[in-house]
Order: sequence, then C-alpha cells, then structure tokens
Amino acid sequence: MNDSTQPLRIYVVGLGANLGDRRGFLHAAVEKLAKQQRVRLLAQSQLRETAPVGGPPQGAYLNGAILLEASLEPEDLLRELLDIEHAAGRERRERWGPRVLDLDLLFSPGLLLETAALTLPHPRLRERRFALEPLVEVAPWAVDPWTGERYATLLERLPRTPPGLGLDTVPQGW
Ligand code: A4P
Ligand code: MG
Repeated sequence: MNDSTQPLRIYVVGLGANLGDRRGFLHAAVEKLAKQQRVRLLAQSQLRETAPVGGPPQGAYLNGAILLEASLEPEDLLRELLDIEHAAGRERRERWGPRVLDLDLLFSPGLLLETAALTLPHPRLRERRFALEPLVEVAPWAVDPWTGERYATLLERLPRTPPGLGLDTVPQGW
C-alpha cells in the first residue's frame, strides 16, 4: 500500500453476520479488504457469538472487528465496505434485519463526521457490547472523539444481558 496523494488513516471496522456460513462470509470480507492496495490490516479481534439486538426475531450473530491503516478517505472506505457487502449477496430488506454480512465503519481516531451517507463514530457504538468489545480488543487506546472518554471505560460500564435471557457474548475462534 502506497499512495502519496492520500493521508494514511487508522480505522476500526465492525463485522457481523447471522445468516448462512457466517464465519465464511466474515473470513472472505477480511481477506478482500486486506487485499486492497490502499489498505493494510493491522489487527483482528476474536469472533464472538452474540444475541441479536433490535429488529425482528432472528438468529445469533458472529461479530468481530478489525483495525486498518488505509490511504482512503472515510467515504471511500465506506464505499469499499458496501461493495463487499453487496458482492456477498447482502440484501437490504428491513432495518436491523438478518444479514449475511454487515460491515460498519465504527471509528477513526479524532474523526467526527455527520453526512447523509456516513456518521463517525458509528452512532450506536457506545451502547452496543457486540461492537464495543471487539473494538476495544483491537484498539484498547481508542477514545470517543465527542467526549474524550475511553471506549474501554464505556465498555466496563455497559450492562450485560441479564442471566436467563440467552447468550450475551461468547468468544469464538476465526
Ligand atoms: N452509515 C452511516 N454511518 C455509517 C457507519 N459509520 N458505518 C449508513 C456504516 N454505515 C453507515 O446501513 C445503512 C446506511 O448507513 C449505509 O448505507 C451507510 O450509508 P445498512 O448496513 O444498510 O443498514 P442496517 O445495518 O440494517 O442499519 P444500521 O442502522 O446500520 O444497523 P446497524 O447499526 O449496523 O445494526 N445484533 C448483534 N448481536 N450483532 C450485530 O451485528 N447488527 C445490527 C445492525 C442489529 N443488531 C445486531 C447487529
Ligand atoms: Mg450496517
């Protein structure tokens, strides 16, 4: 990866899947991203099996996160992510509905964005264990650019699913 026209940026991308060969879709997505000329994969979290949050009744998710260095502006990286989702056969039927692949741009250090296509940090990151846990694993230093709070601290404060309500987050290998 080398493109002197674009500054290098660090990003955390969240990955999720709850249909079909979940692990296969996540593997393929990471492989595709890492192959991009302008992208370098720096770290990869464990995968976790997680209870679905919001949306209709649906199966459990596998979630993870990766830390990237990319000479891409956030909108361009988002476009890459949407292309990879599309190539995996992702169909947008209903909000928070089941999906073969969901790639969310979670965070980039110091970056605050609110455009029609992209909000950074991801608007629901702070309240979602399935996103925060892997983010903190690959970027324990990460700080919410709105408030200056460490995401690791926010994660500690986040309530766990009450016992008896099914799985919360269960670590899995890749
Ligand atoms: N968009 C704006 N900001 C971003 C960003 N930071 N990252 C726009 C990615 N996309 C962003 O997303 C709709 C549009 O949001 C994109 O086209 C982009 O322009 P989408 O992926 O089509 O729709 P969605 O995923 O159904 O909706 P949304 O609101 O993005 O849902 P989330 O927040 O991604 O949540 N439960 C568990 N356990 N694990 C999960 O992974 N995921 C969801 C989806 C719900 N419940 C879950 C999980
Ligand atoms: Mg999404």
